[in-house]
Amino acid sequence: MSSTRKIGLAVAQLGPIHLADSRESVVQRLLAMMREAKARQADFVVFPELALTTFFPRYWMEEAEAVDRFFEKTMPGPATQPLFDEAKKLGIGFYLGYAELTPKGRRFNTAILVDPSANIVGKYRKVHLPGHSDHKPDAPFQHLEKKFFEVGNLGFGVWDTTGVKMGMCICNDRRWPETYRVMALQSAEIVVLGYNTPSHNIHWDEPAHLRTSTHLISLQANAYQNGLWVAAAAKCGREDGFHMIGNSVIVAPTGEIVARTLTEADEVIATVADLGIGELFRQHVFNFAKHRRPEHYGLITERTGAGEPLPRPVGDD
Ligand code: CDT
Repeated sequence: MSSTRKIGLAVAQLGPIHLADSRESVVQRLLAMMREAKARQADFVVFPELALTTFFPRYWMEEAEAVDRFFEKTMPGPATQPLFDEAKKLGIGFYLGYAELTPKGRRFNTAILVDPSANIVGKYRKVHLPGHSDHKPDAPFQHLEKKFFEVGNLGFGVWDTTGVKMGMCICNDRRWPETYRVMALQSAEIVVLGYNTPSHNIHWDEPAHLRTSTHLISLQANAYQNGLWVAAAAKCGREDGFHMIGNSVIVAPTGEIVARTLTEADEVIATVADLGIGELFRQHVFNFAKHRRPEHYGLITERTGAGEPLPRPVGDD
């Protein structure tokens, strides 16, 4: 179960970023991990969602204040240019999540794919925005992604970069099978993503251990069912007292975890991803062209929420 098509793949997990931390100090941490990733033979390194600041949707504030403090007006900008310079010097590609303010004043939760020559080759804007837009003064913290961001308008893209077909998504997207299937139907071989997952769910009394197990099961099941590698980078630990899960992982197309962080601090994990493993699954059990039956999947795009059962033929033919 091995081929000659391989890519050095690293995930750079970030420990907490506190409100008082500057972007410049965060970029220094990202640079240190980028160098470590390269030293460990990585061709590509995955950074987290909203990787330049604290997870600010936990705080109630007006949009203008959020834009002022937490959004990037250009990419690269003065604080992030060193990431691009170092990537080019090292010859390593990267995924970076950040809050994007567009020239027209629109706000998105965004990630970019940067190639080893430091060109931005792909952009993704988060589609599945969790949380709420109203103030919940009784909750221990907020989850205001629906207030601060618009639903992404670019779809789930796949790019040919670093010798591989790579797709990307962001955090909550990883829990939805449609995310991966749309990319797999564009022949994605690797899906990369970053996340900020609070260990406490403010919406219902979810047992804390499920936050990690549902994270892992989503990645593992979707890697297997689509015959692709998944590399997921957390921002984690206690940001000013608000805890988020770690467990950054690299998952093979077998559904198995091949690398996993041990800490809730800055930590690099790396593997050499054999792309032939995914090809085997996509040639056999998940040979889409041979086995998929889209004529029976219509409800997936026709309905958003669950509705009544459809009338079915009785099958007496
Ligand atoms: N950042 C992000 O998307 N976090 C969500 C938390 C969902 S609970 C409101 C996640 O799926 O991890």
